[in-house]
Amino acid sequence: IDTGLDGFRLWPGRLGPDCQAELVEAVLSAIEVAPLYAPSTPGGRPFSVRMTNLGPLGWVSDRAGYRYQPTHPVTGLAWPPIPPQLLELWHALSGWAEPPDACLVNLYRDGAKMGLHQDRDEADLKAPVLSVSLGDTAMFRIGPPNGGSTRTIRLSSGDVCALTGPARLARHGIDRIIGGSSRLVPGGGRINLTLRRAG
Ligand code: MD3
Ligand code: FE
Repeated sequence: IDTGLDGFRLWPGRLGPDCQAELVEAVLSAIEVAPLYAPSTPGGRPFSVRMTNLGPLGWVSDRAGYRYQPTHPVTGLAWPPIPPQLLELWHALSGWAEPPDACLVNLYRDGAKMGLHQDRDEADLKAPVLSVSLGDTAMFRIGPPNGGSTRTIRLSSGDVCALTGPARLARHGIDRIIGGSSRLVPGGGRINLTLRRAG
């Protein structure tokens, strides 16, 4: 659907129930190797979102700043691979020939949110970002890069969105999660998977 924001495309319900369940299974098994952890901002404030990554590079944040690195900050091990379904989804929807080299996994349990920010830690800011929502519905906010009015869009389980062109540097965040709106994620909450070209 056309969201009214140039370069922001949303495919509501792009993933069916079986595909969603398969992806949650894949994430849960990856988490056994690369556990979810609580990152903190460079200023030392903890994120309410729990994170891990899949793929050659993973996004991390700590006292030293924001960056992509090949290993888990707690275990020191390489991140697990990006599941093939996600690579196929990228090739079907992103319009970008090179595969993603990073998949950030965000887990929102009750009360977790993410403040308005821009994604600009990637080497090539022209490469798109593809985001997959699983589990509870999120109230997602997005607006232009340099301030101005934002709009709120609900992201439900199975929705996929692509951020390309002018939307790539949009300011965006998650205001809140509607707890109990899905039963997909064991223990409740929302998982967001974000595919990127980081390196
Ligand atoms: C708009 N994640 O990981 S996904 C992030 O739901 C992030 O966990 C949110 O923002 C989440 O950085 C939002 C939708 C999304 C992802 C990347 C974007 C929107 C974006 C990059 C540029 C503009
Ligand atoms: Fe972001």
